Amino acid sequence: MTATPPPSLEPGDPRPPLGAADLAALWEQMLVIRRVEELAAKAYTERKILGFCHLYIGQESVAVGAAAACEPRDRWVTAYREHGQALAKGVSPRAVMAELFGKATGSSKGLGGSMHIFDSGVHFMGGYGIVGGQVPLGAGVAWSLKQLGTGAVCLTWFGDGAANQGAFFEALCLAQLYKLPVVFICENNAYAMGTAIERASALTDMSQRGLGVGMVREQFVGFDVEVVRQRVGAAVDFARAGHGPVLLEIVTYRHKGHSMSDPAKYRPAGELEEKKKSDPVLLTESRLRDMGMDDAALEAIRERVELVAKDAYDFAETSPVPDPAHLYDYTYAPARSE
Ligand SMILES: Cc1ncc(C[n+]2csc(CCOP(=O)(O)OP(=O)(O)O)c2C)c(N)n1
Ligand SMILES: [Mg+2]
Repeated sequence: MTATPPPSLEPGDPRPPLGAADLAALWEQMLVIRRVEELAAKAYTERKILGFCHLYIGQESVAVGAAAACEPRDRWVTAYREHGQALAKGVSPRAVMAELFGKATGSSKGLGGSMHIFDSGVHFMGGYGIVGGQVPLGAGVAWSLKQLGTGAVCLTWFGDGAANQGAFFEALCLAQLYKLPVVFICENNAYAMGTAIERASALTDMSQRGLGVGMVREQFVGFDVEVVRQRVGAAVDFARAGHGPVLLEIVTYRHKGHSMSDPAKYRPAGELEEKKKSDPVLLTESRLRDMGMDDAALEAIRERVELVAKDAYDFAETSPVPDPAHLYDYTYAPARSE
């Protein structure tokens, strides 16, 4: 018996292409992520932010392009490098920054910190620290979305390192079997901590892992926010239409170390400088100039972003720390009285 080959994603973008104003809005979102994280990095070195802190700088086009392809009802589940994804999904800069500062006004009431941003109001379902552990959670969320007939899709995010975890493979098997409305997104940023992808896996296009379970897959380079919007859009449409899951690998690059404590000395000389030529923020800025935006218009956006980032910082700094009486409040679900 020959198996029917899985259908593939539609080429191109079923939505109208972005005009200058819409593209400028995406540029602004990328800038907010960048400036919030730059301020967070400074606060970290001043010990105002403690614990782990994994920056997303360099990868902004991926989260922002994906958000532009989604609907508000769609769910996102991700790992610990999630400040940018949280902001793109609609968690407020104040709530993100306050969570990094461990303040009571943070998205997780200051009890989670950098790796555990969570906001069910905008369907941002976390922020998880166990590598690959969130991948089956994403399949589970998609299962519930399907059972409840919501028409929503779950984007499940993870890194190139996580694509070597057993839980990832198990989640792919079940998601394909049950044709769950989930788009798995592997952000291949070239490294898992200090290990380059080619030192950890013989296969470096992680989307091909989907072929083993008959899943539709695609790999593309994600520095251009418009390309991300188009290709994630095609995947989200596919999953929403009930065709089943999709596995995307989006090639990107992180400009900073794995976490704030990593000077990233393992990079080959010149690699970072080379990759910075495709910095998503600069790439979109030059696209906007080509579309006719002038210095004054771009500067006005930059100034607005600066105010947003600074406001988030001031809010976080002046917010109260959590009351110790609440330390164990969210460890267990409250007992149900039958
Ligand atoms: C199960 C497990 N093993 C190891 C770690 C330690 N660890 C934290 S991040 C990381 C690298 C993951 O890299 P990748 O999936 O590529 O994501 P990235 O950090 O590049 O976004 C490792 C090994 C962990 N948190 N959980
Ligand atoms: Mg990685």
